[in-house]
Amino acid sequence: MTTNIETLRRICPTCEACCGLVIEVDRDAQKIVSIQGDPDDHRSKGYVCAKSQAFNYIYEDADRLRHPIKKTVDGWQEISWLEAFDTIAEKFSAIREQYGKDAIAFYVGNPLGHDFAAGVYLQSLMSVAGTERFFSAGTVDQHPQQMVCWGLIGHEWLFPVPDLDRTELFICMGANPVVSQGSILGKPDVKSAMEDIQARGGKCIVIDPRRTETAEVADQHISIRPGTDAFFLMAFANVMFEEDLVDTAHLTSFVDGIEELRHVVKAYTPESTTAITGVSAVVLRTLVKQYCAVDKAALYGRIGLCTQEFGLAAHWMLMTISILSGNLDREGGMMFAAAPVGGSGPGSTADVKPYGRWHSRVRGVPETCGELPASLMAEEIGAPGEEVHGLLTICGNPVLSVPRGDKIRDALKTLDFTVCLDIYINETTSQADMILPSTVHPEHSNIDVTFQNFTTRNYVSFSPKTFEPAPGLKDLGEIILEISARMAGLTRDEMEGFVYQGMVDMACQRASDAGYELTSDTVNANVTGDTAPERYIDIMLRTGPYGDQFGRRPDGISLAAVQNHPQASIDLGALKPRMDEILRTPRKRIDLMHEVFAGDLPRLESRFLEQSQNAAGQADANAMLMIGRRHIRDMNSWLHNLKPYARGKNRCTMKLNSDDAARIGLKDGSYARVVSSVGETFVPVEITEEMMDGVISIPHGFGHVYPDSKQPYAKELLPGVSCNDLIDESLDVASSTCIVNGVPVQVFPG
Ligand SMILES: Nc1nc2c(c(=O)[nH]1)N[C@H]1C(S)=C(S)[C@@H](COP(=O)(O)OP(=O)(O)OC[C@H]3O[C@@H](n4cnc5c(=O)[nH]c(N)nc54)[C@H](O)[C@@H]3O)O[C@H]1N2
Ligand SMILES: Nc1nc2c(c(=O)[nH]1)N[C@H]1C(S)=C(S)[C@@H](COP(=O)(O)OP(=O)(O)OC[C@H]3O[C@@H](n4cnc5c(=O)[nH]c(N)nc54)[C@H](O)[C@@H]3O)O[C@H]1N2
Ligand code: SF4
Ligand SMILES: [Mo]
Repeated sequence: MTTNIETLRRICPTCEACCGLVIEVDRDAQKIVSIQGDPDDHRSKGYVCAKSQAFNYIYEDADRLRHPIKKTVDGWQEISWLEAFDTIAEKFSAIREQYGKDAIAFYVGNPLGHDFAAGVYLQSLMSVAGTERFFSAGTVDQHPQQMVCWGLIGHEWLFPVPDLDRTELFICMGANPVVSQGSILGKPDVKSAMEDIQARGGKCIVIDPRRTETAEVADQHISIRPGTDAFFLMAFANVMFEEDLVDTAHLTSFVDGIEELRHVVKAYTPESTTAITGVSAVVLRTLVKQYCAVDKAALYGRIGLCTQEFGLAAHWMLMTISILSGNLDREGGMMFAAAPVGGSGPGSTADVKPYGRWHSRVRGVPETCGELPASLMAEEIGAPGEEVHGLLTICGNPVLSVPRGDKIRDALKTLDFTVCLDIYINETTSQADMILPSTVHPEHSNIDVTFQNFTTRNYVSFSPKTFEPAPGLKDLGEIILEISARMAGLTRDEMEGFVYQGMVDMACQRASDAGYELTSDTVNANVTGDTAPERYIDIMLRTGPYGDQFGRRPDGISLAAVQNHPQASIDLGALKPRMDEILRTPRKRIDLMHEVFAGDLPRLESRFLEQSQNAAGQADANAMLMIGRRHIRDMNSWLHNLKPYARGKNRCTMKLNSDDAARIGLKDGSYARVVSSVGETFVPVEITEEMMDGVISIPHGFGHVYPDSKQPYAKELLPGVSCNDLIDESLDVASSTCIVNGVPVQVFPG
């Protein structure tokens, strides 16, 4: 018998790198035969990591849900979509009527970023629901960066990325892109990119409490005490001022606040910060000189810098240093991508402040970018007199991924009605009344809109549907659309009509801003796409910066052009300077001393004084600072039921160095007892000189130990412990971001 093997190209949907894949499909058997890197993909050039197979493993996983289910006294029971939507509408309406809109909370997790349609319809759902209890994984992630982009550039989703292709010096702080594959840094195979920098005579430097896989590739590793990067970077700026190295170059005409900043950083010298950061003054001074001596330097930081006590201050100083050295928006420095769907181009000034518009009820924490810190979910659910009664989670597992996950899990039990849009019965969704699964990536098309904003080289890509969905499954976007329609008292088609019309209006407005005429009739007559989301993509691409403008620019792009391209991805060229076009702060100025940053200076100063005094004090022999880490075969908590990724050596271990181990009395492979202000756990010890003195590392996303989850391989092969059960609700209060790095713990033999 001959089999009919078809070859398809698409983008890997599992992380931000967006590598090109070549997939062989057996249509008759509905099976993926092989997945390989696409050697002709202009970005990834054949590169893939171990997780490239997840696309198929998830598709085939027998434990993945394929029908909506509800919880009954006899366990989970399959239900129809109609029953599911009717029940949700009825329960959420009743809760809203009785307790108000804020009695329904949302939690949105990370995989949503990989689903264009779901992202579009989530906007509708959020505006219909209007709840202030909106929590997301972003508050355990990039919120400080969003705040800095908003404060300095005027747009919270316009992030600078290191121009790895052209830089002479790549400084990487609090990120491990050789393992994470880059975050807000869209570049497949960062390891090779670093080697290329070195091959052309440049240097790579990693600043991290652990000598990471990225540090192994780098020319230099600088160990830094967790949570102290803001002090380190203040001292960095101080040296620039003191040594007369400030040169804002092409940015000079935009920048305000330099003299105030000079004054602010005065007290933070390399010498005065050494005791806090653990970095010697000589090392810091040499680094600053090296940074300022080269023409093209990219100073990049990611979540190790965000999720710490002074995450906002650290990222503020990081971008500020790029500005002071003229490296922001310059080739080889930190640059802004120009995404093909547009949206981050010229626009109105940022007159809406994305912070402090409302506050959490219990401890009065201000929202940032429309969200409240996820670690406050439990206490908000129980807020006396203002309890949350209903919860909707979308692609999220806060019980493992958020500080005090254990407490969140208990709080979920108190809710009147919880619905989870998820593909597994896991630590979070097992607490729901209803779980609505959706199609997975082989069963729907997609465009990685989010990540095309973070790339080191502009591109557009499209991933076609591989198979028709299994009967009984809907796309996640479709589910969100239906729920938002029900909550708005509309039909699904009416709601979709509004979303479509919104897209058309946006397109006509964009055309008019760009100086040409576009009518709804032209859009309606010419738009292509098999599904509504595909039509939205077409409209956005065609009116975006490279678009065909509905025929006015025939060599421009459209959905059809991308679909007809032999590879999944089209090269749209190197990043270009674009400050003049993107800056949308009031009066088009970069105010280095914006109130968002300046307002945090007293807190920084008092910690500085306190730490300077404590540094001389007697140390507690068991006191350590905990940080996280990532492993190439993990993706937060959710790939652990895939046997090929779960088996092998236990990777949920506590790393520390041999001096610390000897002092505490720990042996490699023995168990340690780790105690924090909120919990205690027992975890295997891994002794390694990678770790800085006084620092332990435990990865997050583990703790697959609850009996009511249905992820048998995760439970059997890789249960681990959840470090988030040890982490309290402390925040970087300036950005309302959870602190998960630099957590004080005590470590004992177990
Ligand atoms: N201590 C500590 N905690 C951390 C971090 C850390 O570094 N240290 N990192 C933080 C970061 S950066 C993040 S982003 C968060 C992640 O936080 P979350 O996004 O809440 O956690 P995940 O484990 O990624 O959970 C993803 C969920 O999506 C579901 N899912 C996966 N694919 C699909 C799909 O196609 N459709 C649907 N409907 N569901 C799907 C999975 O089953 C899983 O339940 O964790 C944060 N937590
Ligand atoms: N394999 C894999 N890839 C992933 C993920 C995954 O779970 N597994 N998650 C994805 C997600 S959601 C995200 S957001 C990205 C994150 O991407 P990255 O930011 O690259 O993630 P991490 O590997 O957690 O790197 C954070 C680094 O910060 C260091 N660090 C901790 N505390 C401090 C500190 O105080 N100062 C400094 N300077 N460094 C510190 C840690 O040692 C670690 O090396 O990765 C994505 N990619
Ligand atoms: S690095 Fe790995 S997981 Fe990320 S897109 Fe490439 S193959 Fe997929
Ligand atoms: Mo993340």
